[in-house]
Order: sequence, then structure tokens, then C-alpha cells
Amino acid sequence: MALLTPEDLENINKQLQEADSTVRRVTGLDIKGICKDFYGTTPCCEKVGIVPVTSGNGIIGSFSESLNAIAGYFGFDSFITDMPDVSGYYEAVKNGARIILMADDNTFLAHNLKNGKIANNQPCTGIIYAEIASRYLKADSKEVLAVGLGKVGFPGAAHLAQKGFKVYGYDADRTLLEKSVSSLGIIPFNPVSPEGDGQRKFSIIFEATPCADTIPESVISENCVISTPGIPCAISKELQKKCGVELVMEPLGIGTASMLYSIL
Ligand code: NAD
Ligand code: 2YH
Repeated sequence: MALLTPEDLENINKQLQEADSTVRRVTGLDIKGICKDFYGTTPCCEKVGIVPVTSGNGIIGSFSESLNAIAGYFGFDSFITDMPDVSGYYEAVKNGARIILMADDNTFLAHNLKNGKIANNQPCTGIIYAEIASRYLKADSKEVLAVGLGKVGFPGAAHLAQKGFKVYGYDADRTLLEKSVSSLGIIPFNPVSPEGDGQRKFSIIFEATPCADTIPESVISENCVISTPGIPCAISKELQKKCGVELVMEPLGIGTASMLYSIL
């Protein structure tokens, strides 16, 4: 599993603000507005305790600090525990945390101790990026392209299919692609070498892979949004500019907002 790096998280507030203005332009609502509307919840002074975790590859520089900044940005009262791991968890609860945020190398969770609800970053991220894509104001049809159908991409693609979109999809892993075809009704479409369907273009693209340059120019329509949590980015800056693509992409905040709103 790809781990975030301190470089990914540099200037997280600025990254979040920029993503927020793009989301507003693309959907008419900001990230908060989408989360509120989608989950039907609003934060109300819930205290969030952020617990650094040392297991596996250990603490990622500025991960907890970024979560603290993100929680604050979305109106939560948050703090980082002095101690990591179990001692940190104890400290968080003792100091009044009602929501715990913590991540090891495999799982990033948000747990609401008051109502018992728990959220996992991967599905929450996939679903919110898909939801943003689905709200694109300039979309020319209800067709979408979903590239990367793993732990983030599959729940996102499932969300789009459930919302009534015609989902064309691709994953480099044949087994995952077949699972998406059989369980979600996804239409196989490899954007890099489309078989017999080379002219198809999309105004809505949802991407969730750990690879760069997964979206070629040939599939990008005139007005196009690419909503992608994938790191590194699915499209180069040059191609984004050339095609005038609206790019929704941010390394941690949008997915974390989705987690927090989902457990209120
Ligand atoms: P995953 O390994 O479960 O899934 C990634 C999928 O992409 C795999 O199924 C793989 O086969 C597929 N893939 C790889 N290269 C491809 C290509 N060229 N074309 C099509 N499919 C390809 O990983 P994941 O947990 O789903 O995470 C996906 C990405 O999202 C990672 O980069 C991860 O770091 C990132 N992520 C970002 C956020 C965020 O908030 N921005 C949150 C969670 C994960
Ligand atoms: O980045 C990760 C994993 N990829 C899981 C997230 C799922 N998108 N984990 C962060 C590890 C943080 C570290 N243990 C810390 O600083 O507390």
C-alpha cells in the first residue's frame, strides 16, 4: 500500500483551499456543503483526538499535524495527543475526545465514541470523490469513466453505478476488473488502448490509482472534470492546461472530511 509522504502534505491548508474552490466551481457547493448534503450531518463541537501511530513504517512527518489542520478547517475542535499508540488513545479519551482519528500503514479510521460509528478512509475517499464527480455542472451526459477499481476506486465506482451513471471502467488487475463488471455492471474500457471504441470521450472521469498519466488526451472531452484521489496525479499539468480540465485532487483533506461527516 502506498504511504503518504511529508512532501505530499506540504502546505496542506493551501492545497485544501485550492481544492475547495475547484469543487465549488465544479459542483456549485464547497466540500463542506457536499459532505453536509450527502451525509445529512453537521459538526456540532465534537472534540477530535488525533493519535499518532508508530507501528509498521512509523510516524509520517506532519501526518497528525495535517489531520489537525484539516479537522479545524471543517469546523471540528481537535488536538494531537502527546503520546502515540495505546497511551495516546487513553490520553485522547481522558481529554474529552468524542472522535478518534488514527492510522497505521493499512487502515486510517475515524471512530465516533459517542454513537459507535466508524469510518475507513478508503471507501469514504472513493465515495466522496465520486460524489463530487457526479455533481459536475457542465457534464454532457450520465456516462463516466472510472480508472482504478481497488480499495478506493471500487466503492467510488459502485457509488456512481448506484446513482444511475453508465460507468465505463478499467483496472490493470484483470480479476478486479472482472469483479467490477460482474457485481456493478461496469463496461470494460481501457483508456490507454481502447478496443474498438477509440473515439469515446468523457466529461466525467473518476481516477483512483497510484500511477501517473493514466488518463490520456484521447478520452478527455471539451468540458471535463477529473476527480482523483490517486497519488501521483492521473494527468500531467501540461495536459490539464491544454485540455482545460477541472482537476479535483488533494492528498488527505477531502477524504478525511468524508470520514468525519459520515460518522456524525
Ligand atoms: P489499491 O492498490 O487498492 O488500488 C489501486 C488500483 O489501481 C489497483 O487495483 C491497481 O491494479 C490499479 N491500477 C494501477 N495502475 C493502473 C493503471 N495504469 N490503470 C488502471 N488501473 C491501475 O489502492 P487504493 O487504496 O485504492 O488507493 C489508490 C490511490 O489513492 C493511491 O494512490 C492512494 O495513495 C490514494 N489515496 C488517496 C487518498 C486521498 O485522500 N487523496 C486517500 C486514500 C488513498
Ligand atoms: O498513509 C497511510 C496508509 N496508506 C493508510 C491510509 C489509507 N489511505 N497511513 C498513514 C500512517 C500514519 C502514521 N502511522 C502516523 O503518522 O500516525
